[in-house]
Amino acid sequence: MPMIYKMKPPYTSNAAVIRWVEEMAALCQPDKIVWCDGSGEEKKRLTEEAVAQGILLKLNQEKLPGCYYHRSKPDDVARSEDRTFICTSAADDAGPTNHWAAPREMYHKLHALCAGGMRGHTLYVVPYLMGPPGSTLTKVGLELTDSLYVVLSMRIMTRMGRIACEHLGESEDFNRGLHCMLEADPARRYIAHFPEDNAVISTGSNYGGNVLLGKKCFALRLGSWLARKEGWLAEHMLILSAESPAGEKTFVTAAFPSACGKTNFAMLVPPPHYAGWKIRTVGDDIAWMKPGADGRLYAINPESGYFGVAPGTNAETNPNAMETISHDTIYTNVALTPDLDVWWEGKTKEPPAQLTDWKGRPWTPGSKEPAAHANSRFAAPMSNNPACAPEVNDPNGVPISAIIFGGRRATTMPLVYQAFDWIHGVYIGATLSSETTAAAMGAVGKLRRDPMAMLPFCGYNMGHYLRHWLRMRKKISVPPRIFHVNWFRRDESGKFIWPGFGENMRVLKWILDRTHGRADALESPLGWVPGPHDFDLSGMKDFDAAKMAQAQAINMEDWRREIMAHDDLFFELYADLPKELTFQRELLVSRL
Ligand code: OXD
Ligand code: MN
Repeated sequence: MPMIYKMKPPYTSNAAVIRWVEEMAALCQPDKIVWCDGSGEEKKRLTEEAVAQGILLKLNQEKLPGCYYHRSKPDDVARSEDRTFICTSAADDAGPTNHWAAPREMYHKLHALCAGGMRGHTLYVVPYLMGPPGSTLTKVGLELTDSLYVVLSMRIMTRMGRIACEHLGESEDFNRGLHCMLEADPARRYIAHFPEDNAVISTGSNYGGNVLLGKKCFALRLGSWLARKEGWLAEHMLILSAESPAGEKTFVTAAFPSACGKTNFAMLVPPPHYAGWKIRTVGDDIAWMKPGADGRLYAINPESGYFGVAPGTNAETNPNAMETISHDTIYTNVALTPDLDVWWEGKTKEPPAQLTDWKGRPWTPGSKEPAAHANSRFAAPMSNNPACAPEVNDPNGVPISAIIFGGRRATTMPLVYQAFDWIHGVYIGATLSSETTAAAMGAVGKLRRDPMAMLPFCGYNMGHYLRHWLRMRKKISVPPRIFHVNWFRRDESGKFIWPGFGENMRVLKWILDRTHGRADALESPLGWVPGPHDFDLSGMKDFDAAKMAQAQAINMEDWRREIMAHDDLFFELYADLPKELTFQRELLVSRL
């Protein structure tokens, strides 16, 4: 006989919350229910429990104070896009780029999977805020999970606990998220979104992107649905603040597909050439943006931590990230040194002589497989970041002057160009493409169209989403300027042309100057490109005007192929494609 659960939560009297938790508990049948309050005492207790249960390993506390290690099942290491569903009454609302399922059928299937699925486990009730307290953009979610790893990670990634229920009061408007681990069994793995109910059910996984439900599920997939309904934008974008030596602050967002360097760009350290400049991070992955009373677009970062890719991160590529993850961080699937320090490919030039790899096997530099998984991760609080922008807690958000799109492209795409206007910018974002990375299960290095870097994260019909972007222009009287960048172009010998990382400051500086009407530009077929005077190459080692010309080259044959490749997406979206984008394509062809 299934148990009936009667709740008397310690800090909320919200009837809708209590009823929902009781219903989900009656379904999943946990042995115990714990309401998380977000306190330091709770963190200590739950961390000790996680260590005792072998879910977390305590790392070397002298080298990495407050840091812990988690190893996932080898077949549960990245987002499972083929198991991710948008469940809307009409299939057309999910659109051709999402996997669709009828809500009734999906609820039926997942309720059957979850029935008794938490027997022998504790159900943790995790209320959380997406966004700073007091912001009109901020929203409340509740995640019910039987994973301590999720609870401790949600504590980093969101403002978690009592604070969220205080924000919610007696309102019924909260995201309902159920996560049932089900032994991380791929056969029982579903990440199912129910936009009409603002609900998500995730089963059979314990990988961050699938189970930290505030992040991709709520802040992007369901967030994008709510954003269209309510007249704002939920985007896969970093937010950074650039302060000039004279104290002028400009805020920009940038959308790059997963594992293409958003975290690095958001934490950029200007090279010595830019002494006096300060780049600060508002967010590294997600931006919620809304028009303000002054006609500008204002952005908040709904998260409070970074869930970043470890490989390639080092003191040169991202010193702020290295500082951020030096304490109070949860590492997943990196390699371990004999004294319980962490290592990953690219952390140091020479690998240590001996390691334990992410699967727990002895590893030496002669081993065939990488020591850390290519999508191994860190979860660290944003307050650890020495360059965290003070505006992260500003309920008004920050006014955005530029939106940058970028992908990982070995050919075709110049280092930087600027859209002629908003509609052209939406076309550039819509046709964004990138070589795939290890952030999702599947082949790595294949070119895919990834409109606005939202292909895996748009919670509704992609054609309707692009139309929403076009319509937003009418609500924003001072629109951000739109740019496209590509740090990853290669020469004939396969070497990156542009040095990247800190030197990206030069590109950012041109973008900032353009937004303030200070830098010259030439009209190219693609858009505005740096003019002869205002793109600063001075003091660069091994990079001169000839290299810049190579980085900026517009090769007609490449572009002919590129525009034909847009058709893949345009055909897929045909029935819903806004006509403006077809016109933009025609204009581009006519300019080339
Ligand atoms: C992420 C992703 O984890 O985009 O941020 O996959
Ligand atoms: Mn991301």
